[in-house]
Amino acid sequence: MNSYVNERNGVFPSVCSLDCPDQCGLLLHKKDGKIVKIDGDPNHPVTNGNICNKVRNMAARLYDDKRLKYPLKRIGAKGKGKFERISWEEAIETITSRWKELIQTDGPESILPYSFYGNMGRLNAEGMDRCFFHRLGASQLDRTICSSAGSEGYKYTMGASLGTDPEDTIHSKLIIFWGINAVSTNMHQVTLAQKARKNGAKIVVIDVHKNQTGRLADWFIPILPGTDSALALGMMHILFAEDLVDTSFLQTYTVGHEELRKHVVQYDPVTVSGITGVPVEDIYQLARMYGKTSPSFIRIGNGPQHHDNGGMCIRTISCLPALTGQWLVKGGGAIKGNSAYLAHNAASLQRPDLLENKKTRVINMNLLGQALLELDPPVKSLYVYGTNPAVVAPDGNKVRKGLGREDLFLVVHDLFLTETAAYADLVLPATSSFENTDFYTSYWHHYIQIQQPVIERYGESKSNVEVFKLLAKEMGFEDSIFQQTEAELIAEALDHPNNPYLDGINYETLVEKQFVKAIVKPLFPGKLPTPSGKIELYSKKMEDDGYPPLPTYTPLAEDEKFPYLFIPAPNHNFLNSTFSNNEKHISLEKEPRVHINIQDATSAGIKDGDLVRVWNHRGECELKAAVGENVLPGVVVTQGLWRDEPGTKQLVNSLTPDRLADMGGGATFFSGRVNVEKILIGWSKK
Ligand SMILES: Nc1nc2c(c(=O)[nH]1)N[C@H]1C(S)=C(S)[C@@H](COP(=O)(O)OP(=O)(O)OC[C@H]3O[C@@H](n4cnc5c(=O)[nH]c(N)nc54)[C@H](O)[C@@H]3O)O[C@H]1N2
Ligand SMILES: Nc1nc2c(c(=O)[nH]1)N[C@H]1C(S)=C(S)[C@@H](COP(=O)(O)OP(=O)(O)OC[C@H]3O[C@@H](n4cnc5c(=O)[nH]c(N)nc54)[C@H](O)[C@@H]3O)O[C@H]1N2
Ligand code: SF4
Ligand SMILES: [Mo]
Repeated sequence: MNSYVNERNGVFPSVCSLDCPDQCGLLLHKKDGKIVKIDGDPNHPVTNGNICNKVRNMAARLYDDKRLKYPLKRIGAKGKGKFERISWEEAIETITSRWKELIQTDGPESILPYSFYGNMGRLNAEGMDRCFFHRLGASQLDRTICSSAGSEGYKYTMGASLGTDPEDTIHSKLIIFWGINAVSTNMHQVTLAQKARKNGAKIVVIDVHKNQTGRLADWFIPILPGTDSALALGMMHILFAEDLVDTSFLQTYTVGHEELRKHVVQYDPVTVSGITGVPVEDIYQLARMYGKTSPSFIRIGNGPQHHDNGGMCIRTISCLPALTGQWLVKGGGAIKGNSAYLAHNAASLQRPDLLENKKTRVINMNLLGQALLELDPPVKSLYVYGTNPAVVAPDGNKVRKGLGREDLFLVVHDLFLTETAAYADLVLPATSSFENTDFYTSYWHHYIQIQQPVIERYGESKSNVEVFKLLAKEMGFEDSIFQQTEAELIAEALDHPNNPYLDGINYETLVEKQFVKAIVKPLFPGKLPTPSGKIELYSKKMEDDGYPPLPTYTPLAEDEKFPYLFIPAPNHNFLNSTFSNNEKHISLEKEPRVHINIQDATSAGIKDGDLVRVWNHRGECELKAAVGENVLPGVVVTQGLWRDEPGTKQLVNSLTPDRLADMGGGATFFSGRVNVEKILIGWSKK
């Protein structure tokens, strides 16, 4: 194993650990033992030396005074954030003795791990933790908060998260960013699209908000939230009606195209325009453009899938490239996610066998509030790592009420005293990814990358892997996995006979090269991992699972009858709630605003810059109004998961529903309704 920790000065290779598709290659510049500058690695074939501002400004976060240095135990009331320093021995002893007691009195399922991908490293995000909780027999967490609805939907059509190689998209002639704010959330796909544009490609953006991505489009198409499947079906209607489909591709590589042809007759452009708000002539123009341009590429984002109908919506959009035979064209096709190309041997890291066939309950992470307040038998202890549910989880007030339960033993492992940690009984300090060994698999490009430690650990912080090893030891778990080194674990994870894309990639090559590309071949000719081996335009499996077998538009579920659909999307300078506590990032982002159409604002007496109350039956926020025409009437959009400092009301997730999407137990962050009113009195802040 290499470690650059002892080298005081120099430039060292690294990888961005954040939950972002780009997974950039980085160069860390060290001076006197500290990282002083973070750059992109110009040798990385996809990310090419360019990185976002968020991570360029990351060094300040690494050495921020607010970073946790020692384990802490609560001394004040829950949620008040008063703590005192304790030793690691005391922390581990307190946790394990409490858990041993709980296992005796309530059984191991009274303990629930709660995590997400604050660090995407395979060992730290979903390795040793899984081994530990499997061995413990704890309740299991269904990690559904990000992309599970869409992944499930895409899978019905394509079999797995397999799409276009992004490097090929420089050849595309039409690039559709569909419900993705790529300038902020997938910047290198934008760079590739710009290269394609230099060769004559057109960029189309379909979104509910004309944000920075919409502004760079050749053509921006505003759409009403949750109606994208209708637009895709309207395009299919025209493609079939005007014979713009590739019949030979449909016959060879798909099932159900005849059924689909008949089915989409009902989605005529007038009907679809009534649903989507997209003018009839634009639906024709888009369909004809799509049918006549090759290669055409669709980058499918998270926007459309964070809705009640999100699974079916992604299932539907992902049928489009098949209609025009784009999967056979270099630079054609689509990307929803590409994680299946880099699938490692997860079982070797996560060891589901340690559960010993015990059927433990599975809890959907989107239902955290309900799980803490209503579940029977109750959750008595929650162990949170790599996520900040007090800010990011839906129906935030319910979540906070649950976290504040006096009888809940809450442990939080993080780099900072997050809003969630403020409720904890014990807080454990986490290392940053630059202090660890781990390996990374992008869910967009096809490179697998390694992180070797570059800086010494901050204070007494420990990595997730280290903490779970300590907990295992104290629990008396003797399984050999808890003694394995990171290098051994990586070597085993890369040995995956069922994934030919990883052939020949092992620990040694990764250490030598820093990043290695999977051996990716075009999907066709070939067999997909669907039941038929083909693209399933008609899916028997969906029928068996209780869904319509053909792509279908279903309206959003009834929320309460408030006038506006509320879209609380991510922003440019934070990554979910990460960076929302860093001065530099806050100053770049300025303040949270709510975008409202000028027609709506005028009838509600709201002017640009007014402070408004955004509220529904779940909660309320106070935000600045941004009045204009970048959202349609009836829609309001905010960006960013802001810190909810005492005295401010900016927890957007206090307004979001914890209903589950149609597939994969997914989140429905963007399907809630709100009211917006001008705040008339009590506003004195400048
Ligand atoms: N800067 C930054 N980068 C990030 C993140 C971040 O927070 N900040 N988060 C990371 C993570 S975890 C993820 S999952 C990705 C997510 O990144 P994206 O895939 O870009 O997803 P979102 O930003 O959630 O939403 C994308 C767009 O969908 C739009 N939208 C909402 N509803 C609809 C709809 O019904 N139809 C259509 N067509 N559009 C709709 C929103 O206005 C938004 O512009 O980004 C990652 N990268
Ligand atoms: N309203 C609304 N809500 C959303 C979304 C939205 O678009 N709108 N997006 C949703 C999506 S797509 C996602 S993915 C989720 C993401 O939500 P989260 O997964 O909660 O992401 P972050 O807010 O970035 O929090 C990650 C935390 O992990 C910590 N961390 C980083 N590295 C490590 C480590 O190695 N060990 C430990 N123990 N901790 C570490 C960071 O300091 C940070 O506090 O949010 C969801 N919430
Ligand atoms: S957050 Fe995304 S764009 Fe920024 S450095 Fe990390 S991987 Fe690259
Ligand atoms: Mo996400």
